[in-house]
Amino acid sequence: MMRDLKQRDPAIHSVVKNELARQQKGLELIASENYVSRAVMQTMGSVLTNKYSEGYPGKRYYGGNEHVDVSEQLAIDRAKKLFGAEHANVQPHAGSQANMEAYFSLLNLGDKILGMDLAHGGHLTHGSQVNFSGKFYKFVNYGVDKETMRLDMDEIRKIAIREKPRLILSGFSAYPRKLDFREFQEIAHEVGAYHMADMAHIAGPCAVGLHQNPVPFCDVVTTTTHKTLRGPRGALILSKIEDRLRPDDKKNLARKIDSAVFPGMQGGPLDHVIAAKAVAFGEALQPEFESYQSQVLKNAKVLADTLMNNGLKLVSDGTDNHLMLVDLTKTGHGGKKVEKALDEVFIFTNKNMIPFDERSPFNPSGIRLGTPALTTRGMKDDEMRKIGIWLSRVIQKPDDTYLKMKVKAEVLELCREFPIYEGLGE
Ligand code: DSN
Repeated sequence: MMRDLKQRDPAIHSVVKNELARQQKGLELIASENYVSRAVMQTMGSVLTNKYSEGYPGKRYYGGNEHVDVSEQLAIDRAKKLFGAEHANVQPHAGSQANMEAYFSLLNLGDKILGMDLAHGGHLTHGSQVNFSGKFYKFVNYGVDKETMRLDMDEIRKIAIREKPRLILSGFSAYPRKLDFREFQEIAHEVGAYHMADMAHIAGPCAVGLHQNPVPFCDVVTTTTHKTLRGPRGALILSKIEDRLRPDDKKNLARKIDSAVFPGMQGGPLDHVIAAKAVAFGEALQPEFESYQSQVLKNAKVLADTLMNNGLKLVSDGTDNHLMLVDLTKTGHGGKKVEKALDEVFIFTNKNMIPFDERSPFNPSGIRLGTPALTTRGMKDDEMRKIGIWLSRVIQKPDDTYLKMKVKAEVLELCREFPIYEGLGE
């Protein structure tokens, strides 16, 4: 499959081969990563990458779009069906762009947004000062309760009434509990704000009803397509057709979203990625996707219980979704050192801030773990118990060289039992 690349560019060929080997021989516990199907990968590596198709199906600024019109329309129709949405835009290149395009459709520069604090599990695009969101808009934050480490909807309501934001944003990148989108909607309606959800992390369970679907309760919903949704790297915007707060505008909300994406923020759509999104959405509409999501959640519970039974503290003492945050405070080690020790035994994770963290983002007090990728690999409860024990040991003794050598051998053995992408590197 990689013969031409090997001849043309041995350096990049080596990178791809080495990355394939890394993915095959290690345990992927980064909560936002997954393994796409070969069908998704083949579509991304297809001739569709050669095409320019600025515009939308049936209304393009270039000729020769009769085939990519079909794939983009399929992606739109499948996305709408998957989430019961009135409108879908499948062109956003990434989650950050999707959020920017949604803000631009709903707001004026400088408008106030109420979103989740990055340090409590929000995302950079939810108002961080180093991100466009914090520079273009006035963000106010809600966070978790110090005792329960969970969102307190009464408190969020109080902040919303006090601050009168134009937009209330629900969604997270590191919060291990379920969200109640209906309650967010009620608060938004009460204070006359839009409600937008960024469901990037939980799009998979939302698609199959294992998490409340935000679409019925939001004006706009954004998501990446490559996390629990298991599609290609990219994003998607779902919305209502009508603009609830500005019904008299010349353009309705659906048209505002489409214009914000193109020509507002983006030029040529990535037709190879859009077609791969269509393939992934098609896969997500199959019954197997529901069993996959259900196992992701079950695996997360088993992993969380094993970690807690083996001496580790989790933020909010567990998980309701696909991810968990290990609170390293009592171990005396920072996230940087722990992430590195786990990398050495081929367990891939990411260091993460925990709520009320006293350390810096470069060496925070948490490690974030998630089960979407291992579940795609076919791993179930028994494997989660083994992995949980290895994780607990290395997290508590990241300097123990003998322990790390033993765990690494066991990780390699387990990965051989659950192969991925066999034959792909040839
Ligand atoms: N960077 C992603 C994550 O890891 O959660 C969010 O976009």
